[in-house]
Amino acid sequence: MTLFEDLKWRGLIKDYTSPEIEEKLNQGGMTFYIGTDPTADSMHLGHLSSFLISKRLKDAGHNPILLIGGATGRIGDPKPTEERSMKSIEEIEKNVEGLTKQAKDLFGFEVVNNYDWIKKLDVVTFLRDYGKYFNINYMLDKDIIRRRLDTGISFTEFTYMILQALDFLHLFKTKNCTLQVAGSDQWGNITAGVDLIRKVTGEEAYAFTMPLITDATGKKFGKSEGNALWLDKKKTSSYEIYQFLLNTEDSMVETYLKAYTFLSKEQIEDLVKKHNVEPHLRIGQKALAEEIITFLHGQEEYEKAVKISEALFSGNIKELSLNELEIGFRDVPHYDLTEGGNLVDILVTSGIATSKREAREFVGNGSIRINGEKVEDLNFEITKDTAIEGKIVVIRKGKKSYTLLRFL
Ligand code: 629
Repeated sequence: MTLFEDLKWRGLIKDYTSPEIEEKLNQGGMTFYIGTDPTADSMHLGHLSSFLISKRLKDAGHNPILLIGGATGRIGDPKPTEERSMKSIEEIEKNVEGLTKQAKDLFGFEVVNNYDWIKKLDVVTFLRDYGKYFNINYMLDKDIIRRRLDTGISFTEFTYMILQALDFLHLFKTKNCTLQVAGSDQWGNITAGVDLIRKVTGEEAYAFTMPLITDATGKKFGKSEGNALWLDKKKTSSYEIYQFLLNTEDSMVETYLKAYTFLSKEQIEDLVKKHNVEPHLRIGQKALAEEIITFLHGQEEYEKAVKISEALFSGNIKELSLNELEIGFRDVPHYDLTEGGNLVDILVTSGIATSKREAREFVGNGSIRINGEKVEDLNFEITKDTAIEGKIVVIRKGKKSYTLLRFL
């Protein structure tokens, strides 16, 4: 398969600016860029499918540039719904720093910041050298702008596309960058750049967009209960990503294997076939999790995520280290202890039982496990010796209700 055929097969091409793009992509040797604004100090799973394209194109002989929008982040890319709230310069610069480091760590490609060239522009130059090329009707005709006319859009957000177009022209002139790629929401911004380049230089630049990857319900992929799954493992652990991906709908497994992994067509087709024979084994989900987590954080982190997941599933939590326990139990209720005490009392003070009677009932009917082992002794004392590495006691009530006791 040619690169273009592979991208089509993976469902990674939605729109493109001209039919010549197929041959140009297959020939290799194009300098291209993809950008992200510093709306946070880390990218999330929703960015990943788009940014992985940079490695796909690099592997096919093209030359990647990753752009962090230090300037455009100060302006705010208009959303179809409402005006963005302005972020402080300090927050933007912190996010630029975080994203720049992350982009370099994950991809190792050249990273540029559009504030480096846009900060040099005075307003008169901006209006004369760039604004002049933008007819208001042309700008109003952009889908996202049109949708904002009713609710209102500031002049600031209205001019955003001129900045992104200016970027493409700048990279075209200074780096011979002839291609921009992005998710489908960026079509208006990137075609503004292609048009500006043609008007200013008379030359042709290219762009293509990728479809927005959604989950089975049509919602943007990459959020768990509304929370972004960050690519920074200090913000979202590999274990959380593993759990999220393990819960991928069977109907979405093939789509995500194509968009989020570098497995070959043969490997994916084989995985999907095996998965469909016994979906309950989650062969597809596990392969997806392994590919994404090892790409993001390495094999060791993947194995750690699996170990935590299996220990929590089986209840054999004694196999986990303190760090693994804290990762695995990050979202369960925690209760800090300054000293030990009788199990029944602690069940009440930690909120696991609502009364001593109920606490005695839980212990008596065997629904309390301490660090994975059933305890039915009403006189059981919880001490630092009970705690794993003297720090943590995991209490499980019934099948799934966990509480983490921490000795301060
Ligand atoms: C200046 C800014 C440029 C080129 C791009 C940009 C950022 C662009 C944008 N992108 C989204 C973002 O920053 O807002 N205006 O979150 C996001 N992008 C990745 C994909 C996207 C897009 O980072 O393109 O479609 C999400 O997958 O929404 O010169």
